[in-house]
Amino acid sequence: MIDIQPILNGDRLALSRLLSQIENDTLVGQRALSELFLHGGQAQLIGVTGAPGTGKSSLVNQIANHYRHPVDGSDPLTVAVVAVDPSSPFSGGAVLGDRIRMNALTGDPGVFIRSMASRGSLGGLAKTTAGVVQAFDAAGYEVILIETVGAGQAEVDIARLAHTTLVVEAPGLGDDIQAIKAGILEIADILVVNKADRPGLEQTERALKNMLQLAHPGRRIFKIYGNSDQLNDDQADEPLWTPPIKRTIATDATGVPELMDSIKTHRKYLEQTGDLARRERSRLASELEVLIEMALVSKWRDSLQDGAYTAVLDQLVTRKLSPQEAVQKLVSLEVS
Ligand SMILES: Nc1nc2c(ncn2[C@@H]2O[C@H](COP(=O)(O)OP(=O)(O)OP(=O)(O)O)[C@@H](O)[C@H]2O)c(=O)[nH]1
Ligand SMILES: [Mg+2]
Repeated sequence: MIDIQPILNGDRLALSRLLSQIENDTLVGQRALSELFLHGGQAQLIGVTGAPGTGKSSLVNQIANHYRHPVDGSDPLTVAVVAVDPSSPFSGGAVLGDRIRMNALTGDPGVFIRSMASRGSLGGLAKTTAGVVQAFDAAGYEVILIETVGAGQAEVDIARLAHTTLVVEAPGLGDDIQAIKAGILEIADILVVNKADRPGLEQTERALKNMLQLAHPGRRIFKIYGNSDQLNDDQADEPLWTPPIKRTIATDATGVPELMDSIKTHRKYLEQTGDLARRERSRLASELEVLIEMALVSKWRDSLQDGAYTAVLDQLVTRKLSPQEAVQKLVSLEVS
């Protein structure tokens, strides 16, 4: 058993121990998460995803810095960072790299950084990431930044955790920009063209704009792109959010204040339209559904008599039963 009180009180060592339990998906970790759930739901979750090497970690570092040292004089917020490294051949060593680059933040008691290497399936990674985020949330971190590499299904699943998702591109990837078409555009709330100091910036921006227009032909994209992405009264009843495209240079923080404005604007949009509550509700609904399915299947397995499953499977293989009949037979066995 883990005593969750120290975690709720902000004890870093206790939190760190819990994170290991969650990463290893232990029963102890699961129990603690179940208790912690009741204390969460306050954190702002920001996902940062994109192709390897586009500057996600550098950007996360800058964003975290901004929350710790707000330029507008507001109170600093506590920040947790989860860097998910799916051990892709492209990002080998990224975990260590992330730690080194984030050194500026590591002495700060208001910042907690966790790098997670994937072990096992990517689906498992999405689950443990959700657990780690939940732990940070319950521990009281006000902003949680989640960095994931690439655009695979697992990354999309992880990004769905976030309230605001940044998709990071960099100039010079040429036609590779096509790669982000698949699935990733629909999860982007804000598109970031980082490495704006590199040649090919306009070309990348143009390609992104075209893709957005293709994806959302009906939207007033260019109006919103005008000169500001403040949410004014006119846009307040606009039912759809059109992802702005922001330029940044993560290595010297150029464009980062403007990016922070976009993140704030998106947050406001989520709150004003009720999207925040809707996202949260549908995320919890799908989580609940998965758990119910697992519980029902396991209950059903327990209720099966020895050999019943194999017997029906044999009949299926020899085509004495159709799959539909097999299901009827197996599921009704439960009541008999
Ligand atoms: N010129 C330039 N270099 C940058 C910029 N942002 C990041 N870099 C450099 O690009 C390299 C990769 O940056 P990271 O922040 O590690 O990128 P990443 O997307 O987190 O990388 P992975 O996690 O391995 O996918 C580093 O050498 C950074 O210093 C930028 O705006 N301009
Ligand atoms: Mg990184």
